[in-house]
Amino acid sequence: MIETDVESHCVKDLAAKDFMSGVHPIWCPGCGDYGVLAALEQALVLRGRPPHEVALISGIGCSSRLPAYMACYGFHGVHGRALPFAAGLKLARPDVEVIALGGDGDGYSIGGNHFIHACRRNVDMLYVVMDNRVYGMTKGQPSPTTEPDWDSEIAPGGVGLRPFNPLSLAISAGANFVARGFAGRPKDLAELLVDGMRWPGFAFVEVLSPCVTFRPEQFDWKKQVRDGKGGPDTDRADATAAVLTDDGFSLGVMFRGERIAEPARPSSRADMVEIERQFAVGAAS
Ligand SMILES: Cc1ncc(C[n+]2csc(CCOP(=O)(O)OP(=O)(O)O)c2C)c(N)n1
Ligand code: SF4
Repeated sequence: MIETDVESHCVKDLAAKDFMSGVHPIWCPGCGDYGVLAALEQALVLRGRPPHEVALISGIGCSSRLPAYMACYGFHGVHGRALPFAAGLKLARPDVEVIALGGDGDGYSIGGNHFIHACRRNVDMLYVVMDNRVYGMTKGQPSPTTEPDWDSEIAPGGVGLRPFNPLSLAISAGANFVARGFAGRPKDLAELLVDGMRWPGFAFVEVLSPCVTFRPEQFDWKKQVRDGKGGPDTDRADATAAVLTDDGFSLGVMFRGERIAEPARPSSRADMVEIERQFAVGAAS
């Protein structure tokens, strides 16, 4: 029997297996996304929300397959469109734990504009990007976080473009919680994820998640990552400066904001009836 703690509304005695769908992942052996899956299952155990109170929303890509592997509600949607869908769900159902996730191609290329505005809107949800600095699913095209000199068949000599920094972008656009984790440290990552879920507002966790097939050199990330210095910064300018001067391998919470999160008020049944009326096929406007 599932037992609920009345004060915290958290379910006790959940286990990682409660969040497993039983569908076997088709990721390549060694893909970093396995570590993210394990960390997310553990984070939801710590969070104490049972699977039927959690919705995982993704776009398209290897990483975006993740909702199929978990027993929560899931939406495997349209490339780059996880965030607007997730925000709409959270506004309509504030009681649900909403988690958007996907890859760097999904979130920073085609979904880049949604990313900026999700930070700005500050809807209370968690966004996890499994960043492997490449489009894995479509066989290795460079993404906005790919190093300028990464040489590949599709971009000989490298794209020669400065990668953007997702953390500084998120902090300056208004995200309320910004952190970096590593797929190869799932226990630490689980703690970052649950911290992001608990913090009010839009929480963004960038996860270094190696693509061992198209970027085998990313095996070395386990030697390059390190714990970040000290506690998180609460000043946006200082936090932005810190992440811009970092080499991208420091882990931990980089920023915590105090902005008021959306939805500022719970939506009522009457709101939902009105929305359904407006969107009914054939409804007079
Ligand atoms: C509108 C649209 N454009 C392009 C594609 C092709 N496409 C599918 S996944 C993908 C990129 C995936 O890369 P990323 O989000 O980094 O995820 P990964 O596979 O590396 O986990 C692209 C371009 C698509 N499915 N839909
Ligand atoms: S192609 Fe890369 S990102 Fe996709 S499953 Fe394989 S290792 Fe993972």
